[in-house]
Amino acid sequence: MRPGAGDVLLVVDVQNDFLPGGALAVPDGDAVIAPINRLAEGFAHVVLTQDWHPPGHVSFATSHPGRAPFEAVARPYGSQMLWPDHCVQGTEGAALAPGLRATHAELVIRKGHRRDVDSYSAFVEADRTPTGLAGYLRERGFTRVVVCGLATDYCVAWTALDARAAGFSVAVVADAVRGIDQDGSVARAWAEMVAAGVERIATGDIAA
Ligand code: VGL
Ligand code: ZN
Repeated sequence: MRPGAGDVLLVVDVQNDFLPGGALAVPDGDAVIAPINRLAEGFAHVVLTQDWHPPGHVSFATSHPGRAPFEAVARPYGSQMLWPDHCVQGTEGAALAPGLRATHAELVIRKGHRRDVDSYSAFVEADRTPTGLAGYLRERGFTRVVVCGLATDYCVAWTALDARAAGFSVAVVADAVRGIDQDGSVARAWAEMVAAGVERIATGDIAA
């Protein structure tokens, strides 16, 4: 089935820091680029997201003396996983992957730009502040969001779940995502997404 008029491709966080050699490299992360380029070619409408943190961001372990990456700390909005410094605003690591071919993308949503709040989801920040993406997509008349990118168990899953919660039909392209995968977190993310009504599809299901 080819993309229809109500479909938008949402490409999550395909940025240098999440690729091999990057500050928060997702295993095999660069494998998403070829299928995403193939998908993007077939979609009239593409939206990108960019993880976009100020220096000293609350999600950086370096902002919490004595804490290490992959530990969690309590924040007013809930538990915050700590990461290596990554996707710092304006740096090469935060730049979109040079191999990504989606020049016709019509919107870039930047998230995690407030120093004290993280945002895995492209729709709502960790403190539930909306990013405006749901309103944008609704106003443009899109009804289905096709999600791909990095990382399956964080920004992809949270984005797909919030797209469902906002009332959109949602499909995640299994071969066009890769996960960080701590203690089975990728399997858990898929189970949660499927339980929420997210469709699990392959690039070949929707690309030429
Ligand atoms: C992400 C951890 C921290 C992601 C972003 O894009 O999945 N993960 N920031
Ligand atoms: Zn981040």
